Amino acid sequence: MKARWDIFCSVVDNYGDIGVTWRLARQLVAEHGCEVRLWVDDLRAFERMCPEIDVQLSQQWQEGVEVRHWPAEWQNAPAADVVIAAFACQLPSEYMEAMAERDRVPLWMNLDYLSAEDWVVGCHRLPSVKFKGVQKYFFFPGFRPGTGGLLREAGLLEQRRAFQQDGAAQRQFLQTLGVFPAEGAQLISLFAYENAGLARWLDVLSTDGRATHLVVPEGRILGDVGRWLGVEGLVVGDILQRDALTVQVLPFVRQEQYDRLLWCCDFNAVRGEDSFVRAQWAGRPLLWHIYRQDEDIHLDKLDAFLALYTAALSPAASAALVALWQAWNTEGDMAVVWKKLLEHWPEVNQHAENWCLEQALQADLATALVNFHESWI
Ligand code: TRH
Repeated sequence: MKARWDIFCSVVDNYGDIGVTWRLARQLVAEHGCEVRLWVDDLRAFERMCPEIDVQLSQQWQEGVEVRHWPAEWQNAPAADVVIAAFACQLPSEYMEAMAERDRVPLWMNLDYLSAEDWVVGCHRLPSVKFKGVQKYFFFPGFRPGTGGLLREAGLLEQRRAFQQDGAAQRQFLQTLGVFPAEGAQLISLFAYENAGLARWLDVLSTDGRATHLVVPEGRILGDVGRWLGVEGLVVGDILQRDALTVQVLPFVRQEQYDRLLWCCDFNAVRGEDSFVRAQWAGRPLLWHIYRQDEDIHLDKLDAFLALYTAALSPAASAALVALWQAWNTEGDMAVVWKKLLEHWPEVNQHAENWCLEQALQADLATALVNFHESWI
């Protein structure tokens, strides 16, 4: 019999919460034959990446996933065999009662935020709190063996490689977005939070000997881009050029299209959690804008990832990459560090692919969750 899964997603802000849970839900259905209900409290955020979502409906099916609006006033629903509270969201108390009342209690997990820190390995799969005999477990995605791994659909890397080897397919895809980079221009994508360091980076890109086409999906960084260009209120479709730099504002597209955009680019600036992982699967050099946390604890997370990511790089290339990422995340001077990175480009470029292959050796997160459930039964 198919296992029934309930995934609870509370959209805190931005798109990472829904981005991760939607991806996971689809993969559990498509690759593991699970029956999945995805409970989402904010369907508007969901609609941005899946335009088929009807925000008025309390129940709908999308790509085999039963999408349920998680209402403020909970309506009774039977508990599933496996229950995932994404990112420590609090389940409705009535639902917790329903879990405890089942003949066979469900496997209850908290799917945590992604972190490369050491302690994650020690905490992954540990029991957490208990509610009336229902045990909750920590489940940590991660980069190291001994963690839950990363979301990666079956065949993703093969698809990505075939696409990257097919210039015509890439041109055709970019055309659908209205992107026509000039011959020889490097293509860079920029998805980030507000960042005062951006201006200095754009300064060097615009004065570089090589042309750059910068594509910017609609979002929080647009204000900084506009300020640098001296334009107020940039909108989707705008294309502006300053010297060697062309800036183009793109719409927010569905996740599959965003993947393809990342695969087309020579360099991807990404943020948060899910786009950060997708840029790694793109096998291209990347720059991470980490989600800011109180007391700068996000900077420890950044360092932990950098230590892992740069371990196989030469000391000089590693130093260049670390300096670039740290400048970006502390609104430092991006001009010098960008130029420095360019000196190590071939190595950093090759490393992006190596890192991707190394990460793909680990079981993906959906498989790890299914395996945990099977071993728990
Ligand atoms: O939107 P984010 O900043 O989300 C963040 C992080 O998850 C953070 O850890 C969390 O604490 C906070 O939200 C609440 O960045 P992230 O994680 O990359 O999510 C963006 C999602 O949007 C991802 O699934 C990719 C998707 N996306 C599209 O589908 N289309 C697009 O055009 C773009 C730019 C992104």
